[in-house]
Amino acid sequence: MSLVLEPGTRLVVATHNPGKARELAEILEGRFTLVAAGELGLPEPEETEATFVGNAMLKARAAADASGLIALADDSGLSVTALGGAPSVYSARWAGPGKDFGVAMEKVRARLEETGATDMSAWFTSALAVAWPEGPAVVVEGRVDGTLTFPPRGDLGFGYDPIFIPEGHDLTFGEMAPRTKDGMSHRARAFVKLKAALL
Ligand code: ITT
Repeated sequence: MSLVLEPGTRLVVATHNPGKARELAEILEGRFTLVAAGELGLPEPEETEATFVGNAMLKARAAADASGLIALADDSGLSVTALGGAPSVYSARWAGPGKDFGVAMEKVRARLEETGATDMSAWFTSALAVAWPEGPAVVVEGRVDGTLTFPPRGDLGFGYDPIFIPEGHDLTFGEMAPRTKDGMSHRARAFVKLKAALL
């Protein structure tokens, strides 16, 4: 089997996060026919791995084997230098069961205050995995560095976007037009690598 993604291939996008699904669709720019995991009623697997790469593989594998379609999954998160890289793979869990990222961003701010940190540097990571049903899989990782700012600014993105200013810019990801974020995001950078590997 050759690991090539032909244009127009039906791909199940193995995410239940609408912000992510929208960005992946923008980044893929109509190259594939996308099917949402939710549309197929696929369950949300438990993310038991300790790395972005491990969890992306786990999600892509579960969706591919359950649907019989090639699956694309993203596992991503924010890492804060002064917090030893947290929340990392726990980024979604910091928002609690209500998935409230106001709560998660406040938790980051409070933890930084507790540690008395002055270093506000942070980065986002995205691992993108593609898995063939009962077959092989490929995974890549992209990263964008930046600085945290409080209080949160902008409502254009999702998750931690309102507190993250990418390096070399003044606006937070929450204030940027989606296309601008897509030009530099961790997810877009991972996709450049995926293209090199599979397209
Ligand atoms: P799926 O597993 O169904 O894809 P999820 O939200 O649980 O959805 P993750 O486990 O990968 O996804 O959690 C990553 C969290 O990190 C996500 O919920 C966001 O809050 C945050 N995150 C990831 N990428 C982000 C981005 O581009 N901007 C802001 N926050 C982001």
